[in-house]
Amino acid sequence: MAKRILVLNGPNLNMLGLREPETYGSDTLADIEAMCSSEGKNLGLSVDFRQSNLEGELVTWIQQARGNFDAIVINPAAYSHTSVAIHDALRIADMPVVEVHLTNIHARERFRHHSYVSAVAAGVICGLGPVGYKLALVALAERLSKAA
Ligand code: CA2
Repeated sequence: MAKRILVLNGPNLNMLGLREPETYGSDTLADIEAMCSSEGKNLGLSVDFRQSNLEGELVTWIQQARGNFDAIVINPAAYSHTSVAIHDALRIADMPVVEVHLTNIHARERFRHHSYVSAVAAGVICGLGPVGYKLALVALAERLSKAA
């Protein structure tokens, strides 16, 4: 059976491509979703792609991942830098997590340098733009095929 990947996106990522293209590029979140779904097909993964501006909704989706998904890709956006709740939910989920950021958070403002999610992630990809999501799927496909 295809491994199931939950791809989560945090606040304001629904605005991609509409504002600040010099920082975040011109792809919309719908473009990134299409790329993930096409890469998922290539890799034999089933991909469920979601976005929320609400911390609690992201926490609920992470809680519901147990038993329904095999791994999580998450761009927690600004919640990366603030959310102990998302950190705790990912720890409890007990499945491989890859954290993705479009930008290199370490080359930006100091408040973006720390992520609460990184400590519970199997890996972190940042600064490579939308292709980071694709790389996260490749890494998880490889990891889950070894675990199976
Ligand atoms: O680089 C990333 O992917 C971030 O997770 C993006 C977040 C930011 O808070 C993180 O520090 C790094 C911001 C997402 C907001 O996206 C926007 C899209 C269009 C216009 C403005 C913001």
